[in-house]
Amino acid sequence: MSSLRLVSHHLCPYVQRAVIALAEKGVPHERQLIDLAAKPDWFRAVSPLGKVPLLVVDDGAVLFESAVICEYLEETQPGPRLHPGDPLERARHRAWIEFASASLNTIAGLYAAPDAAGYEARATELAGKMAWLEGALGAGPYFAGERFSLVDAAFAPVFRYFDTFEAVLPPLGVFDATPRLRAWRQTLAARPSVRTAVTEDYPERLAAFLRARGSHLSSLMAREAAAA
Ligand SMILES: N[C@@H](CCC(=O)N[C@@H](CS)C(=O)NCC(=O)O)C(=O)O
Repeated sequence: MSSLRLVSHHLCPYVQRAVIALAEKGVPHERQLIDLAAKPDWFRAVSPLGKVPLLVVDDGAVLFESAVICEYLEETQPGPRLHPGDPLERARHRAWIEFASASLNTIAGLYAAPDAAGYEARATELAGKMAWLEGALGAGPYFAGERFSLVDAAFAPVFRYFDTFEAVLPPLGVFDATPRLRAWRQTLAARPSVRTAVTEDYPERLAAFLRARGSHLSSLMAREAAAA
């Protein structure tokens, strides 16, 4: 069996996808956390985009890009299948995983927005994306019904941001019109692979990261904290 090392960061939502897939399949692996604010030289030398996650296979080949890493795990590791067998369904799942990445970009735009106008524009954009996703959901409990899939692994870290946002910000209203999504989000939050994909101090770490952005969101957090 190959040895697998996942080069990771505490807060990275893309790392979480791979961690969730590894946990769902019960694959033994090593997790190596790095500081993205002070990237080690060995990391710069092997990471073409300077980003986590990386999957190092047998201390040799280095895979980058979370979606590619998840596909590799799907193709090589035993355990439950996380992609549909049907090519059309599989392609559809890949597209929604890409949509999860686009949603993460909008979230990054939200927490980095320098002013209220930018912040509100990103919140509206997120609500629009979640409305699309609501339209793609079936009866649940997971994206594709009874079976957990890589789409679930991709959206669980998207939804996790909102657990912190809801604790420290005025309501964003992103899920107000999406009841199926709210149910899916709850189901994912309770899944052991999702719960254990981050350390226990993740909410405090994320709050500290958001507070330090110097963005509109940071000032909203400060205002909420002062009012509490
Ligand atoms: N498309 C990449 C995105 C990965 C990514 O953005 N990773 C961030 C952390 S969440 C990173 O390593 N950023 C470091 C940098 O850009 O310097 C993937 O899916 O793996």
